[in-house]
This record gives sequence, C-alpha cells and structure tokens, in this order.
Amino acid sequence: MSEPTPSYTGPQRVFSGVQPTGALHLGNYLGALKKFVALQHTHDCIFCVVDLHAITVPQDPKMLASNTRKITAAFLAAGLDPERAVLFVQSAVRAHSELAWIFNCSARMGWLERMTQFKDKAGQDKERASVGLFAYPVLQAADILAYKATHVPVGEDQKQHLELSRDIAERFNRDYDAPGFFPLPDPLIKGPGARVMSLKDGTKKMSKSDPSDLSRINLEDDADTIARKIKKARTDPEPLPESIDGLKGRDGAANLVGIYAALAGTTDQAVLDEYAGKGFGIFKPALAELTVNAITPIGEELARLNADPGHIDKVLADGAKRARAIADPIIEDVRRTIGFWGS
Ligand code: AQP
Repeated sequence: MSEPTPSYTGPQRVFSGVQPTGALHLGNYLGALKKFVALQHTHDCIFCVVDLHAITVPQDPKMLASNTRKITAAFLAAGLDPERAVLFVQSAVRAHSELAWIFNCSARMGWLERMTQFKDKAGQDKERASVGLFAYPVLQAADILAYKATHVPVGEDQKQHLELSRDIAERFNRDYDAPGFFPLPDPLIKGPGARVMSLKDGTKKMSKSDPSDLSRINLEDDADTIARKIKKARTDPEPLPESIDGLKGRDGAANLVGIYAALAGTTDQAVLDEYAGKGFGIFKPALAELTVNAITPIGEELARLNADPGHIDKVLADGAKRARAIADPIIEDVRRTIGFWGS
C-alpha cells in the first residue's frame, strides 16, 4: 500500500478577487463583498482587484484605471478595513503573472476545455476569443496559490474554477515531487446570496455585463431606482408558498425570496414563514425597503470615496507592498523547486 500524500500544514489564509469591469451589483455584494467583510474579523484575508483578468476581453485603458479605483472604493464602502485585510491591484504584484505561466505548464488542455464560463463568455465565436480568456482559471489558481491561500469565498459561478485550482495545486505538488507544497484551496460558497439571479430572468445570474440595467441593482442606485427595479422584477401572479418546494419552477419568485433572506441574514424558509400566502404587491415593497436600507448607505460612502482618488491610491500602494511581502518568498521557493537558475 502506498503512503498517504502529506498535505499542506501552513497557515490558513483567505483570498478572493473582483474584476474591474464595471459598477458592482447586488450579486457581487451578497455573493462576495458582504462575505469578505465578515471574514476579515475571523481570518487572515487578502483581497484583490483583478485587472489582469479584466483584459481577457478588450478594455478601454482610461476606463480600466478608473474602474480599478471604483472597485477598491466599493470594497471600502462595503466595510473592508485595509489595515486588517490586504487590499491591492493584481497587476501591481508580478507574482501573479509569473506563477500563472508556471501553472500553464501544469494545467491540462482537457481540464480547461471543460470550463463552462469560457464557453459562455466566448459564445459562438470561440476561435476569436483571446488565449487569456481560455487560460483565465489558470491565472485564478496563481492568484490564490501565490499566497498559499487555503480558503476562497466566491459566488456559486466560480465553483468550477476553484476545483481546477485544486487540480493544478495537486499536479504541481506531484510533478515536482513536493508533497504539501501548495494547499488545495477550499471554496467558501455557503449561505443565501451565493447565486443572485437577474431581476428580468430568474434563470440567468445577475451580471455587470447584462445589457439591461433593469436586470440588476447597482450599489450606486438611489432609493427610487432600487424600488422601481424591484417593482418591475419579473415574477408570477401566485402568492408566496409555505415551503421551499413550492418555489420550484418559480425562478423569479425564488430569486426575490433568496435576496430577502441574504439581506436580512436569515433563511429562505424563514422568509416564507413570514410571507406565505401574501402576493408580490406586499412582498416587493418590503423587499425594496430592506434593499434600500442595506444598499444606499454603501452607495453614499462610495460616492464620497470616489471623490478622493488620492486616498484610494494610498490604500492600493500600501496593499501592494504587503501583498509582495507575502508572495515574493513563495515565488522564490517555487523557482527553487522547479530548478530555475539563480534560485
Ligand atoms: N449573480 C451573482 N450572485 C452571487 N455572486 C456573484 N458574483 C458575481 N455575480 C454574482 C461574485 O462576485 C465576485 C466578483 O465577480 P467578478 O466581478 O470578478 O466577476 P463575475 O463573476 O464575472 O461578475 P459579473 O457581474 O458576472 O461580471 P461580468 O458580467 O463582467 O462577467 C465573484 O466572487 C463572483 O462569484
């Protein structure tokens, strides 16, 4: 019988990132930011604005710089404390690109060909998609493992990519005879809000790139806009059911119940216990009030921070320094393990 492979024994660390590809929405908030803010009190956390990921599709250079500051502002407005967690921009730390190349040589074509996000984003014309879009999950593995992060809070949409990060870590450890060198990172995808759907189509995830602004609630929306979008959200004429089973096949209704539960910090069933038998004429205004109370203070703080780019730049410069101090020695170890000259 073979010996069991020794597993990683280093410290626990959380890593996650958000792309600077446009204004953040309620899905990004509930699936990511809100969870990051809670984790900073219990874990060693590193959060990143992933601009290298953003350029896998064309970006306007001026917009990219301004979106990078805006996403940083959204982290801060949501309650992230840059003294507690490390907050920085991906391209400011070279370790990400270097490790991504090394991992390109560990990842297998067949693994990447199974990734559904590439299929969705490349659409019909995959011959014309960038190589970067195809290799996107390899860079994601490098982001996480450059810090030997053990836990990755993400929305449900990123689950498949996280599994690939584990495959890459395992393959590297085996190929270089370095058992336990990299941890196999665990996804943290629990709780309501892990998959917020479009307000116009309950079968599609809420997304920054959806052409319809009515499909999402942006963190920058004012109270009237939020209330109007919820009022117009696609639902059905039936009242809310008594149990979760009764939400089957009612995607729009299920989505609004899920949003309510995530914002109120409760469960879908607890929401149904309160609203069973009531129609959307009652439920939507209650949801609108809850959403306005949670989101508008963030929007106001966001506007204040967006007017102070000097402060954002200081936070990012400090974060990059702290991120390099963690990643650089890990990359040096990787270089030595591979046998690169000079290491
Ligand atoms: N609808 C969602 N529900 C729950 N979580 C979500 N996330 C995104 N959409 C939802 C989570 O937000 C984090 C940051 O995502 P991202 O901006 O890096 O990229 P994304 O997943 O590609 O987000 P979008 O809005 O769908 O952007 P576009 O339209 O540009 O592709 C991640 O943790 C993600 O899981």
